[in-house]
Amino acid sequence: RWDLLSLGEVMLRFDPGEDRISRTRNFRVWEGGGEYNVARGLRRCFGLRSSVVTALVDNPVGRLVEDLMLQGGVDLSHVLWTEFDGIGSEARNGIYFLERGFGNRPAMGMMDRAHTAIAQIKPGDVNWDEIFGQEGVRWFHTGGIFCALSDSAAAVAREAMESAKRHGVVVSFDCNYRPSLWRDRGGRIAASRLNRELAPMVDVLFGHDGDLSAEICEASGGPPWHDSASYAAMAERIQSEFPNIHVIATTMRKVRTANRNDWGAFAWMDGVVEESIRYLDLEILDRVGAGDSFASGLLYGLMEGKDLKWSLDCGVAHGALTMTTPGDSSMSTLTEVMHAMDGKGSGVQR
Ligand code: KDG
Repeated sequence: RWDLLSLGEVMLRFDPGEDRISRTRNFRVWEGGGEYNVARGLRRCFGLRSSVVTALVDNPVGRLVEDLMLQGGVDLSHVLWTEFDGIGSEARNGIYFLERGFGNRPAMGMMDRAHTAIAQIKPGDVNWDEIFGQEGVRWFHTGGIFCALSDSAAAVAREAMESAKRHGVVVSFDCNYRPSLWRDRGGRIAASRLNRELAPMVDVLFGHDGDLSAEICEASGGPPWHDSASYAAMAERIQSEFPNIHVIATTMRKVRTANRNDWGAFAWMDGVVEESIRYLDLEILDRVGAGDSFASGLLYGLMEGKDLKWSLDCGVAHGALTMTTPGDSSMSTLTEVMHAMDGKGSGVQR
């Protein structure tokens, strides 16, 4: 019934547009969350049926997030709603603020996501066997952002992945290391330990530019991977330890230009490595969520039975296009992605 089910936090993003957070009087709002963005991209751009497991507090902010998610087209029947206690002392919805702007200025952001409803999720809250076994799911996606929220969230990820495996559901996992979330929880070493515990249940692994080997393969020489051969060597080291991992994919910045599309990606599948460097000459407005759109484009290819190169190019094109619009998730159409894959830039036909 569901092509993809994802598990993660969905936050409300406050965007001051061209202004600064400290000065603006008007925020635009978007919904965002790494694991959710993947489900949304698969639904909205690629037309697959996706559903999301998350938790929201039942107050007007939670209902706004719900409304934004409804626009994204994902199924919301698995959302856990927590009662509002009047002041948010028990549980709250996560919010965050992010500035955009041009130039080589570091991104200015601020997370406000402690004590959220989703961080309090615990094993037993979701009946995974019913969802995977009875409702039917082809693909399950989660990742390191969700796992970093709390020990109980990490336990839920494990519970979900174990159930997915019992029911023959394909599992993808995006490491997505977030230093701020791991700061009081043991940092990168703890994240790496957890990733290694979950890795035996992963079929398709995504990792950041530059930190995949540090997270999964502690002993490896480490990034950056300059060429296909060094990427393949890293992937083979991971697969020799975790033979269940069949696909490993990574995006990376090629050159340090602030405002132009400047990234490509590597993907490896059972001994075959592909590289995609697509200078689509697109201007970048907002980089947030591009990695998630890369993931959803690549997953779309794999789910449709396309080969690795096609899937990788689809991911790169979808990710690059996502950077041309504000907000965390893709606003692209399938036609635009296909044009971008053909090297036709944004897809505008003249
Ligand atoms: O990958 C994009 C996400 O980072 C963004 O949507 C917000 O989930 C988020 C996070 O934790 O940073």
